[in-house]
Amino acid sequence: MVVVAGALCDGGRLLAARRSAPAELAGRWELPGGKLEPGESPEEALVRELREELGVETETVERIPGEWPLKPGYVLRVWTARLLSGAPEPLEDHDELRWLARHELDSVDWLDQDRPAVAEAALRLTAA
Ligand code: 523
Repeated sequence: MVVVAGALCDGGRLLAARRSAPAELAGRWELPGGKLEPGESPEEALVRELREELGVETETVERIPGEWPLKPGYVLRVWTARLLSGAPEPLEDHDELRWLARHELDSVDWLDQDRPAVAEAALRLTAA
């Protein structure tokens, strides 16, 4: 099973989202996203998840190479994404959002499995 997440970049900053559930992940920060639904492409799933969770319209830009294991049977794949409209709000699954500049990326406690993709996204931030 694929879980997709978005490195949403705007104005040289990356969006970090603090999970509100489940208990073992609550309080940790992630790149927002979720599971694919049947029949969806990963890019479609990501656009849907960012709409549902944050209330924004986005488009995917490029896949960050690699995939990272989650619980057994699940892998995380990450795309960079661009904001088309709206301002992200923590509507579902998160209780706080922060736009982080490159030098601020270490200021939140990222989920371990998100860290490699966050580091890769940081390299692409100035070009965004
Ligand atoms: N991760 C994760 N990092 C990350 C995401 C978006 C998800 O490690 N950036 C993990 C957390 C969960 C699993 O992937 O173990 C599913 O993510 P979740 O709960 O955000 O997916 P949803 O929203 O599709 O899940 P349901 O509400 O259960 O459908």
